[in-house]
Amino acid sequence: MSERTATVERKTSETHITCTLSLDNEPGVKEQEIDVHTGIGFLDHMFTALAKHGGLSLTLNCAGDLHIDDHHSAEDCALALGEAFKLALGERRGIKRYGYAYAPLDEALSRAVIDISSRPYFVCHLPFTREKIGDLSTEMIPHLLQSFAFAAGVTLHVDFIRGENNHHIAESAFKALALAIRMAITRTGGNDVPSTKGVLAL
Ligand SMILES: [Mn+2]
Repeated sequence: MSERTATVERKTSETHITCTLSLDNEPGVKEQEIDVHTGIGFLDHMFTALAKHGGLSLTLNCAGDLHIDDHHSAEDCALALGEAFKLALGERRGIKRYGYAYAPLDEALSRAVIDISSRPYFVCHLPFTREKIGDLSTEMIPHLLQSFAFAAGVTLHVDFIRGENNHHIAESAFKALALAIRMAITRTGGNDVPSTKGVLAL
């Protein structure tokens, strides 16, 4: 089995991003490497949690127009990550395809459900009560999750179950997504395309 990895460089007048993603890591065999610098501290925290609990290796660097606000950097990092995810998956053969998980963080509980489907769709319920967490606008969290889902070509549902602390709510959502991704990308041991259509690649 070849290693599922991809590197994406994304450059616009607003951001310059390099992203290397590797889906195949195994404790004691190939250790995870995670190094995230988006320019937005809380977003680094979320992407690092996503990689760690997703069993991924992720190197992500962004030089963005933070003098304007956090919007372009947050969105474009998610687009680059989604693109790298899509490329790393390749033909989407021999994977579980569906993944779902709950993750708590103290009082907060979130659920994520993913279908590595090539049907980009996104539904989200994350009712934040603060405008920002650190330097990340809370309105950017659903937006960047949607950007990831569309760039990756996946159907993604992320839902708040309960919680009070906005940092906890966001982190539980990213950790639930990580665990769902980890399940969905798991190799079945076969080489079939898990679809009655016979094809899943875009
Ligand atoms: Mn935290």
